Amino acid sequence: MSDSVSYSILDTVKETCGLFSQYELTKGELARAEELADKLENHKITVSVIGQFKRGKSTLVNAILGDKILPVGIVPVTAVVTSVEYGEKAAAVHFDNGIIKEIGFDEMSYYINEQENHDNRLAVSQVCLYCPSDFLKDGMTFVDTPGVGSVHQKNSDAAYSYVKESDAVIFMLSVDSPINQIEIDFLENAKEFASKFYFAVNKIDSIDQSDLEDYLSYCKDLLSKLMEVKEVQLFPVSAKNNIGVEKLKNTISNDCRTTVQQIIEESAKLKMRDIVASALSQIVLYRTALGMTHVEFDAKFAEMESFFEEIKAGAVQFAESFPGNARMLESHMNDIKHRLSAKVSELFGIEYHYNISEVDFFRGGKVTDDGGRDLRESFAAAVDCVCSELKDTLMAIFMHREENTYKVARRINDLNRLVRKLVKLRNQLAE
Ligand SMILES: Nc1nc2c(ncn2[C@@H]2O[C@H](COP(=O)(O)OP(=O)(O)O)[C@@H](O)[C@H]2O)c(=O)[nH]1
Ligand SMILES: [Mg+2]
Repeated sequence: MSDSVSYSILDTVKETCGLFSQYELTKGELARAEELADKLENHKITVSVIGQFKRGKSTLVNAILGDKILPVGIVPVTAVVTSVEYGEKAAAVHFDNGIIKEIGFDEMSYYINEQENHDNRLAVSQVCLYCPSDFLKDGMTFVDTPGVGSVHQKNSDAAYSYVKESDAVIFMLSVDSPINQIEIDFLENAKEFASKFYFAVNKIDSIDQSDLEDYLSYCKDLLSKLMEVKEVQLFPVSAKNNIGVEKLKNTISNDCRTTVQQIIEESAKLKMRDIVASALSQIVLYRTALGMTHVEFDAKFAEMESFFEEIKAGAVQFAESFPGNARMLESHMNDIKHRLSAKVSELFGIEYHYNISEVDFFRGGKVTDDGGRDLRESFAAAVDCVCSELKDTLMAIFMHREENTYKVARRINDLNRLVRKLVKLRNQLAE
């Protein structure tokens, strides 16, 4: 791809960053767009292995890296997204609250393994590993994801959301089951974000040659329809016995060397579409909220207040059912934050981002085994604090209601201009 094209998508991303940075409302989109600019400027590519659980994703990552670094198993094993980058062997756990902890390889399973970190109760956002494999040498981030359609909803959500960060994906199928609706849905979603697909068909060691051919031609038909292309290339592999892995690995390495910029640019374009769409829907909702009458606004605010009371009462009850269990409380705190965000967006049409580390009762040294009275109290206080903080924020955001209507009208006008610019950008990106 020519340099002029590479400048244009980077320019678009940077311009959009400039636009977003003028509005508090588009803070989340700004962060995403800035990350895209960084990827484009530094040729950073993310390749993820995705697919349903138990297809052999983790086994394949191990085979490609030539190192058994990830846990695998006959039951769903991977509970969290695990990224691997080039470097001396090392591991770090990133938690939802922003804390990062370096760990030894022997401790890794405690965080990654579904049996130990059940449904990601430890609120791990990602485990980052470093491994001196040649495959990673050119600066690739290689990612293992929990399976979709796993019985554990959170793991499935993590897999879904991680696809948004991927530029290329290895979509993993296996001969022991036909492609199902969950996989089809997941693929449809992945198509919106990743620009390059490798289809691996795993476990070929467990099937006769003639059956394998039938299976491959069935996959080819179905996948080419789904991907809307004439033909897809399949990579039949046995991750466990290291058959066919070399070919897949070489194809990816080769693509990364020769067309990395093209892959990243195309995926940046796809991601920008999503970022712009998300900014637009938020701004439009907010603009609507600005135009609300006092009566409407007061009614919504009252509804929010009664939701706070509901949350607080629920929290007290929850803490009584799990006395002294700091981890359960921490995970409940995350639920509360999600529910509050959802309510705010339902009522006021704005997205509220929590800085989770603000409320750190778990690490506040109050963990007790003696019935957990201290812990219960600090939990209740933390929930109170989260609610009142949100209330203050809402008041601040809608303070202009006390201002004169001229100012509100000007603000709405300003937002209208922003909407027009974003709509233009959206149309450009759709070309
Ligand atoms: N027969 C066979 N089994 C495999 C192969 N690859 C993985 N498995 C098995 O499939 C199960 C799930 O593997 P895992 O890598 O944990 O799957 P994931 O959930 O997709 O990460 C494990 O029992 C593996 O040993 C393969 O190539 N052939
Ligand atoms: Mg796995």
